[in-house]
Amino acid sequence: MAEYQNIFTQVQVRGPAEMGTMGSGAELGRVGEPFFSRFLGWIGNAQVGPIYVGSWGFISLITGTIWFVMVGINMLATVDYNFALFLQQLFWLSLEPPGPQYGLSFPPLNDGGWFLIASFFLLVAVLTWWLRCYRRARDLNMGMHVPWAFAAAIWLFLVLGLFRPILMGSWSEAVPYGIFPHLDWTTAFSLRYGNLFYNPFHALSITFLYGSVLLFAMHGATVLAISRFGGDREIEQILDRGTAYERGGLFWRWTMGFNASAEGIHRWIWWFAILTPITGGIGILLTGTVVDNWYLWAVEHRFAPEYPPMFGAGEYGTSIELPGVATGTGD
Ligand code: 07D
Repeated sequence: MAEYQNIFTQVQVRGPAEMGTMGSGAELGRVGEPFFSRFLGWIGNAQVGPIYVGSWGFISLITGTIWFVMVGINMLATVDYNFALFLQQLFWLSLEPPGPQYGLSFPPLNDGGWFLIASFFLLVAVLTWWLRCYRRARDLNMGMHVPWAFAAAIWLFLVLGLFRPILMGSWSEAVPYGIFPHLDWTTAFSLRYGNLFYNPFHALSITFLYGSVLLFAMHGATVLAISRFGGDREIEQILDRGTAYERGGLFWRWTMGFNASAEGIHRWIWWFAILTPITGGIGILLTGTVVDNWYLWAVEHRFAPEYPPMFGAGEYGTSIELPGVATGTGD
């Protein structure tokens, strides 16, 4: 028998537009006539709008757009305002931070000045978007879980583009605005500081990142598997014991001996998610400020083995014998 199966939502229930809570002040400042989209209905709620703008949202959109356009025009300038070349080379184009010779001073516009001005606008855009999140959560009388999780991501963003460059005494340490260039920056950063894999905070960050994915998959799969018993009505299931969540819990207890509670699984996922950028930010802040070479740091802390010297004399020497590997001490 063919079962009821779909990717997201197949049946779209349409009624009058839903306007949400009224009377707490949360309804103020919303603009736009709501409309329905069948396509969006396949992946989520079909209703679009009204949207809350508010002053912080407005400032954020304007400053974010200024950053975006400033980066775009600077990229366009590097290809002599040739639009075809711009499109062709878009993924390689970049607005680069100032060179190290400028330290923390303000460089000429075409030598990193535009980068600093654009960064200022991005900073304002991200911080005001956070305020918007905080205010929406407060006005809807919600917990602050979303704003604090977002703050964790902003911590990493600030470490990469603001705190670490200041501690290192140079804006040249900041991340360039470009698609491949920022990836190249990431690789160069790792190589410059002796392989980021040996940075224990990078390792922790990966653990939480992969852990988030695993928990997310387990939880998503469990809820989908019990939605035929009403398991997707998560809140009721948290408050009242019901067949669906109880089955989900039993599944995990029988499979691995332990199960999270309906509420607790969300705490697990929230903590894993926020610890990804929190530990990551610590790792980046320590790099170049406290630790210059993570590989040597790891060897010193007996966490990585020394490479046996190759091609004659080894730069670092070796104190351990690796089975089957010539230690190359000149013999
Ligand atoms: C980046 C910050 C928050 C972002 C905000 C958004 C805008 C506006 C506008 C779209 C994500 C700001 C808003 C910009 C956008 C428009 C219009 C959050 C961010 C607020 N690594 N690595 C991590 C792995 C290696 C390196 C984290 C894996 C190599 C560096 C994560 C591997 C090298 C840095 C992670 C791997 C290297 C990282 C990111 C495997 C060289 C960081 C966590 C399997 C390539 C960052 C401590 C995150 C960090 C980071 C994973 C390999 C370098 C866990 C799986 C060895 C330099 N790496 N990595 O949530 O925190 O980012 O490091 O090989 O800085 Mg790594």
